[in-house]
Amino acid sequence: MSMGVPEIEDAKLLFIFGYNGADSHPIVARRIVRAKEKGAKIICVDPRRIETARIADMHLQLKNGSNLALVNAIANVIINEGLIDRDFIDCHSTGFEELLPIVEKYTPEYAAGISQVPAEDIRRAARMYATSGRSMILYGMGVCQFAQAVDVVKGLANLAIMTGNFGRPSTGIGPVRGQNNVQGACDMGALPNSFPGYQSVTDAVAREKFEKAWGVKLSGEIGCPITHVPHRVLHEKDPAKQIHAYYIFGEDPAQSDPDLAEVREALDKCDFVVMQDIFMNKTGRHADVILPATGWCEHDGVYSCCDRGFQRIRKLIEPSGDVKTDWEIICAISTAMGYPMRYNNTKEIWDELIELCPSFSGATYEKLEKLGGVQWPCRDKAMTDAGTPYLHKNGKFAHPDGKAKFYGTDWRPPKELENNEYPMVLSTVREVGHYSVRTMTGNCRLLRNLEDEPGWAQMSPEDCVTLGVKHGELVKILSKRGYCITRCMPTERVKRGAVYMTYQWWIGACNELTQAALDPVSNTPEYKYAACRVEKIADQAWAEKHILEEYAEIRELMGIKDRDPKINGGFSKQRSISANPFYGRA
Ligand SMILES: Nc1nc2c(c(=O)[nH]1)N[C@H]1C(S)=C(S)[C@@H](COP(=O)(O)OP(=O)(O)OC[C@H]3O[C@@H](n4cnc5c(=O)[nH]c(N)nc54)[C@H](O)[C@@H]3O)O[C@H]1N2
Ligand SMILES: Nc1nc2c(c(=O)[nH]1)N[C@H]1C(S)=C(S)[C@@H](COP(=O)(O)OP(=O)(O)OC[C@H]3O[C@@H](n4cnc5c(=O)[nH]c(N)nc54)[C@H](O)[C@@H]3O)O[C@H]1N2
Ligand SMILES: [Mo]
Repeated sequence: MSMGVPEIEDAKLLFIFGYNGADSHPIVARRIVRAKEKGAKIICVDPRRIETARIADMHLQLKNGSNLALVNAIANVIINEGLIDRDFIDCHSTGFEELLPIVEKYTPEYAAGISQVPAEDIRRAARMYATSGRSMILYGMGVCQFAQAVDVVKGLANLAIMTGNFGRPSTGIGPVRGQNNVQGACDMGALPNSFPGYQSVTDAVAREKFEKAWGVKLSGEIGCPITHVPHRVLHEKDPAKQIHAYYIFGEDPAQSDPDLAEVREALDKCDFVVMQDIFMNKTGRHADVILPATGWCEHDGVYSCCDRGFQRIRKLIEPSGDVKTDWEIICAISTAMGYPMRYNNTKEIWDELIELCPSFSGATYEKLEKLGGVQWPCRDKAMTDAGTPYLHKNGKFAHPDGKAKFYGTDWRPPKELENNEYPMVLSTVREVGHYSVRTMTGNCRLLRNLEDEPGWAQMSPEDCVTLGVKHGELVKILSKRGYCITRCMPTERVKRGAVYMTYQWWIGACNELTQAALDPVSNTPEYKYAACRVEKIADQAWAEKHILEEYAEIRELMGIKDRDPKINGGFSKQRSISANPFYGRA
């Protein structure tokens, strides 16, 4: 993120694009509410009427998969109505002239045809964004989980550059990242193309530095992104690129990756699969070795917040059972494989990291302790350097010439469009009570009591009438790749023609249906768009019995035992928060 999370409160306009903070990030959502209380205007761009839409001044309820058409049209209006910041563009950017012919065709009327957002609303939103004085963009998975994703991020950045909304407090562009430490995983170099601190593996100077520090020879070749694994296991002809062994650590691809039938095939074809986790998960079913690790309150370390903020986490309880911390497991495996890796504690690992990463070098444990947190870049160990709350101060950007770069391109439709056989769009999202692959929340009885298998498919009340299905009824959802069973939830939050499922459910597993259409740069799959069909199940008694049996089997696998036998078969049909009449209402 170019800004810090606390700055959200003081923006004059929040442009919230494909991001559902109320369900996904309650603490950030609180800041959004507070900005509203302080008088900020809010524009929400989401095909669903999410909570943000309810408090927004404008809700652009676009058609799924039309992001870049809308973003280009907003740029078009800002340019044509003379709302650009000419000084900022001249002094701090390159490429503006090249952008002009690209966005020229995206008149509000043209974009309205693609996005279903009225042309007048596009104009109004563009004016509000360009003229507030302190506009901030927040975006989420409604941008990233498309085969055209990075282009949209750049399109949003174009808006911030052309209006000078960068380099001042409460402006900029914020990808509100997912997991509590997804930013930290990237900071640590858990990416196919970079060492810790975003130093490229293809940069010979950086490579040499790490080789010297670690006493090894390092490859300059970019590694394999997770979403390429199935292909490289199943279909790769080049023996040098084939994958035979898969070490999976804090990830459950057999639940969270797209096209699960293909993932299972790949896991089974691998000669050797290791799974390192704090719970049993679906991937564990395919593993040759399972390495049990400690959970977040059983070890200490550092997390990076989405706004580049490092924070210490501390061990609260002694781990029970035969477990080790993740770093101890990695050290032991490495040592056994012939590279002795020895640290006494996480501080030693951290000290090595900041020594090797110039933009982290000032973020000492001592400073994290005293200041409570530090946002990178933080280069100086002196206590006076508290890091960088917002980036690009005084219009200085990270390109070698110090300038921001405009980048424009055309909108592309999603990869798999609705058709006669699969007439609806499947979009997969999140919900409040459960987390990602649900090992953590599915093992928690309290959360299971709020909401349990097999999850829900949100659809418009009109579509439910056409399909002849009612609230709570079990339905079958199919795509070209597979099917699953879940419950129907009619809701006015959703427009006709779209089905929304959350990806946490083991039985209602929407990734049986999704596809591995990837963005060419980020390699993120198009989780937000696949063609699907919803079928009524005539024999509901059979279906209820079927999911009970399936759940019993999965719980056995996951090792979930309850003290209260009623909860064992406890389905959420009556009791769920989603069944609350207010939940589905706009
Ligand atoms: N309770 C809970 N919280 C979580 C998680 C969880 O599983 N449970 N997961 C965490 C993780 S890993 C992440 S990455 C974050 C993600 O958090 P968010 O970014 O909020 O993710 P989503 O809910 O998947 O998608 C955001 C919104 O995109 C919208 N959308 C769908 N299609 C389009 C489109 O074509 N255009 C636009 N503009 N919007 C679209 C959806 O309607 C949805 O409201 O949440 C984190 N927080
Ligand atoms: N259809 C669809 N699929 C999606 C998405 C979507 O929107 N739609 N979102 C995608 C996104 S953004 C994300 S981030 C992924 C998330 O998907 P995953 O990363 O697969 O899911 P998580 O639940 O975050 O956790 C993965 C595993 O980490 C384990 N774990 C937790 N803490 C620790 C620990 O300290 N150490 C170890 N070793 N293991 C631990 C958990 O038990 C779990 O088994 O899902 C992706 N999949
Ligand atoms: Mo995520």
